[in-house]
Amino acid sequence: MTVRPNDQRDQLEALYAEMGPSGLTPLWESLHALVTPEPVSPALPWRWSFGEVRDFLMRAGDIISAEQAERRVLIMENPGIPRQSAITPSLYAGLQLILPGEVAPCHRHAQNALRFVMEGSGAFTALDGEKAVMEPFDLVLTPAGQWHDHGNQTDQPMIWLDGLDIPTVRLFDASFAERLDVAAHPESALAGDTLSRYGRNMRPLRGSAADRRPANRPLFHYRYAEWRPVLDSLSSSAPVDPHLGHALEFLNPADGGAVLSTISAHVRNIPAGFETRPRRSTDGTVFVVVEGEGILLLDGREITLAPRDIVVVPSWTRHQFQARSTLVMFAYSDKASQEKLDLYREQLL
Ligand code: GTQ
Repeated sequence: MTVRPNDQRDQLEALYAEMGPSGLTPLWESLHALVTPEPVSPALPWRWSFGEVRDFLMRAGDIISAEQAERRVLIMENPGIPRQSAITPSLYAGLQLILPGEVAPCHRHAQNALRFVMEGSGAFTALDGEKAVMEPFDLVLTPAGQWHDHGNQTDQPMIWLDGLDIPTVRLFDASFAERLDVAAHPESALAGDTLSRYGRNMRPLRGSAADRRPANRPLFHYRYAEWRPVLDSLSSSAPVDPHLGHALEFLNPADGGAVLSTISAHVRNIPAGFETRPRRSTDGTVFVVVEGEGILLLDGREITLAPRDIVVVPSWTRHQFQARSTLVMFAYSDKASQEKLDLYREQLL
């Protein structure tokens, strides 16, 4: 049978229109967009300046309380994937404000979360009733299923970045959440108790009364006061990695793996004047500038970097960092998920 191209198009369109209501659609119209030879992310490279987000957050703070909002957060939404509360297709990022005297009520959920402190000193995140007193550039984890509340008993606003796997949990349709019937979890241990029991290459004998934390995930507070000297000592004693700069990953001591089951996190130091070689990886990554100035080069675009900027590099985007002054950054990505699913790849160029 010979069918003229225009007739064929008409016949196909008529066929699609008829099958649509039956929940059917032809693969041949979308195969090449579905099974791509390499990642084609809908996410865009993007930068948020802390000062700009902070101004909007403070204005929100004049209008709505943390208690009323439950979490007073401005979501950093990737303009390439609008209305999905996603900074990459799998990850969420927001900036959370807690004003003096406020509490963000206790809840727990299936989503994993990390907090990276941007401003303020001395407010807390409590995990299962143990406070982590937060200082600038501390990393605090609130893993899936663990009760957490936040409070600020200082006289200054406190702002941190929330990194969660909300889009991942949504992909799997596996969200559960519940609120505790009191705003703050009863205090279960003194602040710092977990670090002293589990953070010294020891742990209370498994099963003993002192063994408070889940066996597979004991630590939840990675302090700037600790990670920064380690990064400095690495930087002065090891050759700089051409693609990464000096890079240190945060670990879960129970298994040597990533800090959360879905999210990996690391810090970097790129020496003043250094330019990293081009690299790309399948884990779209969120970077927070802790210190220094520089430029992020991506596919011919330039994004300038200043302290407390937040930038996202989508999956498989070739990029390089140029450090004008010593560039210290925190980063998180879904590498932990991708490694479990045998999806992770990187390419050094
Ligand atoms: O603090 O538990 O930014 O559940 C978004 C969802 C923070 C939190 C967010 C959350 C939280």
